[in-house]
Amino acid sequence: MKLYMVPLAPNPTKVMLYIAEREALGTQMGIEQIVVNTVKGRHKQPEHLARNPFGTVPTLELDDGSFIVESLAIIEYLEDKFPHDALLAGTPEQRGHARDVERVIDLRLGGPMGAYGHAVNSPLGYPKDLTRAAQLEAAMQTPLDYLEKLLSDGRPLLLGERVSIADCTLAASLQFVRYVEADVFGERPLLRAWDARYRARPAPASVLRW
Ligand SMILES: N[C@@H](CCC(=O)N[C@@H](CS)C(=O)NCC(=O)O)C(=O)O
Repeated sequence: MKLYMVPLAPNPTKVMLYIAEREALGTQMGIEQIVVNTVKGRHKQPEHLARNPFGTVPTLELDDGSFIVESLAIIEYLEDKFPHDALLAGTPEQRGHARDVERVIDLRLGGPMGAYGHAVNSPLGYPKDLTRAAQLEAAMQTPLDYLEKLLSDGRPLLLGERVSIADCTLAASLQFVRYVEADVFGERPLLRAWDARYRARPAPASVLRW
């Protein structure tokens, strides 16, 4: 299999973190990671559009030559393909909560965090837009409070002792925020501590560059 990706971008990073976590647990997936240089616009060129008509990364090429183009679908495929030590484990309730937290992070924080990064200090050179940044910051308060509350029972990771896809999704977006030298935590010490704790683990440390 081949994963077309680019470091720093949140959606590929989420999958890269997931693969690193699974490999740290002992599953060798044998996935070759191939950079598609989005800064040079390679993701919109025919070679990549033939893999993924939406011109996005990540894209997973399966061994049968077909492609999966959505980050969460890639992760779910790998969970099915390599079920031993899958991250989504436990009772239906535990799995339901793990899925729920991951979706909240991706849908309520992922987009705003990316847009916020571009509004305050875009690595692609977009003009600064502090009005938009303030709107995005306001939109992030409830989901950030939700995560802070989740951590208030002393759990080390977002779903407890064991790493989850939610940890991967949140860490991927936060890397981008850190890269643009922004800080979205505010007065949320538990979330800030989770961030430091998660990144200190060997698997994320091998993926996260910023
Ligand atoms: N829903 C898709 C979103 C993929 C996506 O938008 N990836 C970004 C990088 S984080 C990208 O390729 N952006 C380039 C573009 O949309 O032109 C997923 O979860 O994989």
